[in-house]
Amino acid sequence: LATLKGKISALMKEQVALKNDLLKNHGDTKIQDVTVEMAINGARSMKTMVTDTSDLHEVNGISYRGMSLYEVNKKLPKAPGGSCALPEAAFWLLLTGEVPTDLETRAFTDELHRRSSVPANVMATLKSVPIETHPMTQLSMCMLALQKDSKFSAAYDAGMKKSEYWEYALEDALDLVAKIPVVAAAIYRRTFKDGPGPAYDTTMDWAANYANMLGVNDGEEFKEVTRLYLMLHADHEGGNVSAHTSHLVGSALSDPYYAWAAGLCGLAGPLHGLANQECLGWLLQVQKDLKGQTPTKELLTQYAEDTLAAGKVIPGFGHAVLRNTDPRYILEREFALKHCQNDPLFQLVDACYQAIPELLGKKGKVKNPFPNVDAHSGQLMHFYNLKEENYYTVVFAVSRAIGVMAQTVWARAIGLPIERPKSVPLDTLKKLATK
Ligand code: FCX
Repeated sequence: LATLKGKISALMKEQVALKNDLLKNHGDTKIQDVTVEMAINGARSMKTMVTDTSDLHEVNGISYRGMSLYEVNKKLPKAPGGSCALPEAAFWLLLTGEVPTDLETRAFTDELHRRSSVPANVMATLKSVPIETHPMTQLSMCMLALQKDSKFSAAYDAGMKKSEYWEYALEDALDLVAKIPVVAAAIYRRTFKDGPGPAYDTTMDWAANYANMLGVNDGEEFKEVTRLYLMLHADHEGGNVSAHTSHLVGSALSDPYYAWAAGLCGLAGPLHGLANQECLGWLLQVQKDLKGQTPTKELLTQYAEDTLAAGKVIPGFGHAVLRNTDPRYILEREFALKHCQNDPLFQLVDACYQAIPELLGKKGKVKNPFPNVDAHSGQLMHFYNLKEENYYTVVFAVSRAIGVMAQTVWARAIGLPIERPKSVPLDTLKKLATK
């Protein structure tokens, strides 16, 4: 922990100096014009936030601290014998800006193990919720139940100094990331299985342990694909719905549990995190409707035409920012080609990849006809026997906790203030636009 704090603290000095310089010497410099369209259409592409952990490029996809996901997957420490980067190593990278050594990664995994026990009140909260409740609702409620033990809140009440905010935010961030797989596995077991699954195992890394606790597959490949999934989904800069929600809530100095509980409610939306659930549902429906026919580009083009004609979107395609195939999709595809290319569902995913970008591209209005990560994730989970698509957004949430927590620590570290954009009535917008 001391090494981690030392690294954050050193980087913090540089970043705070940079922030102060920007405010002092360039505070009034114009970087963009705000248009009526931006004001109406969800502030799309408006540069109004600061997030250092990751950056989304419309063609190259997300980078973690300046490294592409291909580099991250290559350079970060792996499990013994594994080829996918460990997600807790990605957490370290996002927090410190540095690739951890194997030794640092192992110590960090142990730090998370030490913080992993979930208080009885959280499990009691879970027990009181009907099992038909959506797993994302259960998860968000559990994050709020954990809030009772927030070290940030306790320190705030005890009068901590502003300069200490980040340290207590870090305490909560580490606790939350340590506990979320335990809670998430408990949600899976109570909702979809008869009872508790395999026990927490401190000999495993963070992702392998989560995969193991789900109790659906004890093979090494499932652990490896879970590492890949949790590393790839860890961060996606600050403007997406769940990160932005968490940032906004955190900017009121609500603690990291409040922030992530709120963010999870956004992640649960069908245009954001729920898309992977919808995507697998759509793929399984296509598979059923094809009645055993081999999925070809022609068949899929026709099927997708019908989905569009019914006024629906094709889940897993398009993106608010990306204008290229999502690198996360490519990395998942590479994994599938290596480990499960004969899976009939992979062949369907592959046929979609051949057919849908061309079709959406021809329609003209879709700004990004290419697949996003959700078009592939479900197939991989399904192949390794995690078949309940209602649960998929929870896996996403376990992963994204890493990025959002790193962002929350950094928002406190560089002292970002309460967020308060200006809203205007439509009449005012009309006046402003025509004056
Ligand atoms: N299928 C059909 N139509 C689509 C489409 C798709 N996959 N993607 C976009 N469009 C349509 C939009 O509905 C919009 O139509 P409208 O003008 O009649 O309202 C038009 O194309 C322009 O939208 P566009 O600017 O390209 O996309 P947005 O930024 O508005 O929305 C999302 C981006 C991701 C919401 C959109 O592409 C979509 O609905 N995709 C399917 C759901 C999905 O895969 N979500 C995952 C998102 C992501 F990975 C995440 O954040 O988790």
